[in-house]
Amino acid sequence: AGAGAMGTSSQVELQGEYLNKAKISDGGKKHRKNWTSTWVVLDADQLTFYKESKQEALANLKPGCKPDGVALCGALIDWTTEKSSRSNVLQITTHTGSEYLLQADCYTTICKWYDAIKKTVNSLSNG
Ligand code: I3P
Repeated sequence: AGAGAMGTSSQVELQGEYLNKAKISDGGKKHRKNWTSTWVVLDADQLTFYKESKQEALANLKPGCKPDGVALCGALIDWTTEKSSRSNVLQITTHTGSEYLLQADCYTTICKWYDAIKKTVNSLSNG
C-alpha cells in the first residue's frame, strides 16, 4: 500500500495507517465528538473509513451495508488548532456542510494525508 498515481475512482491513492477520526457536524448540525481509530482509504474522489483493513472490512460487511465515506468534491481541508485539544488535527468540511477531524500522533503521517487529500480536492475542483 502507499501513494499511487492519479487514476480512476476505484484506484487507491493512499492507505496504510490507522488515523483517529471524529465527525463533529453533519450537514451543519453539531455532533457530539467521539474519536475513533479508523483505517482510512483515499481514492480519486473520496475518503472511506473502515474498522479494519479494507480487505477485512469488505469481507465482514453485511449485505446492503456500505462503509462510511466522505465525498471530496467541493470539500475544504485545513489544519485546525481550535476544534480539538489534540495536536496534528486536520479538518475536512464537505460541500454539504459535514465536518470531520482526522488526527495522528505522528506529524509526518498526518502531513502525508493532508497533502494527498488536498491534492485530490484540488484535482476534483480543477477538472
Ligand atoms: C469529549 C472528549 C473528546 C474531547 C472533547 C470532549 O468529551 O473528551 O476527546 O475532544 O472536547 O468534549 P466526551 O467524551 O465527554 O464527549 P479532544 O480530544 O479533541 O479535545 P471538546 O468538547 O473541546 O471538543
